[in-house]
Amino acid sequence: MPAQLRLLIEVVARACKLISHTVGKGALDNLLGQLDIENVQGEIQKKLDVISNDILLEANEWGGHLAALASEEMETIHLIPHRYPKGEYQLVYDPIDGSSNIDVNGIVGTIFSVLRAPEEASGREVTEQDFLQLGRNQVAAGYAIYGPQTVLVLTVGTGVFGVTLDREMGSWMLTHERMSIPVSTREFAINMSNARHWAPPVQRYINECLVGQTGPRGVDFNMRWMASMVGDVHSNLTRGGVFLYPWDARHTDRAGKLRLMYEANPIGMLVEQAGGAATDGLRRILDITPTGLHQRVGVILGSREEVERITCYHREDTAS
Ligand code: P6P
Repeated sequence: MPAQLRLLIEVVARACKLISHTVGKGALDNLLGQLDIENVQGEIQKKLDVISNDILLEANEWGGHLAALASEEMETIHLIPHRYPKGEYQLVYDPIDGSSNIDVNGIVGTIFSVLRAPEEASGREVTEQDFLQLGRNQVAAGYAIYGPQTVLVLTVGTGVFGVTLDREMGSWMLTHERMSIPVSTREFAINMSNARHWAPPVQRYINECLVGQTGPRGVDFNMRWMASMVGDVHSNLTRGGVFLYPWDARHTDRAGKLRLMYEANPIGMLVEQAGGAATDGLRRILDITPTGLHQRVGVILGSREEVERITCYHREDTAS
């Protein structure tokens, strides 16, 4: 592994330790609640959104491994100040995924994606356009989940492994050697309150899950929804499952809610590296050409058999 990539991962892991500690303090340090500031997404920022964003930014800008970074919480890219050495990677992250869970002590996480800065950018400033790379070009991807344990799950393209934070030692300990998503599952994760907006293929799939063994699937299904992609995806990676946040009638251009660059792409790389699949219903997530830093997409990912079934339903619907 290149030295700068190793350093990048170590720095992000150290930042996630501090975010875990900060998230864990919550009301003790008056960190709950929101600010009177809207981010580029049009969402009211939580205090921990901004604090966690700044933790990752300050940890990463001086080490000489990055050319620039981008975040859900920042409208455009952040260039490495000229007083610091410039590196060969670009970091894109969601500092707190699931921040609506913070005030109710629910699962939250940090998601990050690592891209190479274009070689021809070595003689110039990196631009936002340099970030708009296909997800299949990611060098590394990972998330930290802040739950009963803090676990960092990572891939550099050779499988998926997880390390758990030993709070007494302050060290990450290898606990998940090679994570693998079971190809089949009887568990789905979706926000059912959106059902009236779903496209027909999603309606068809979820209804078949709901009728269970009396219907065409012949088996009963279970449902989960943690309102944090990291939480639901960690469940998929750990015991199988399919996660859906599909585009629906409310979204123009089949956009969906989740962001391509710092949610769908990194999670899509992890899921594929663990033997699962990740699509927007029709297209492989990692093959979607980005058009903007904060572009949204529909997301269906997890156990391969279920994702392929849903894709098949979308194709049948398109053909009809
Ligand atoms: P809803 C969190 O805000 C997030 O981006 C994902 O982590 C999560 O899966 C989804 O949105 C939850 O959305 O509409 O159920 O609140």
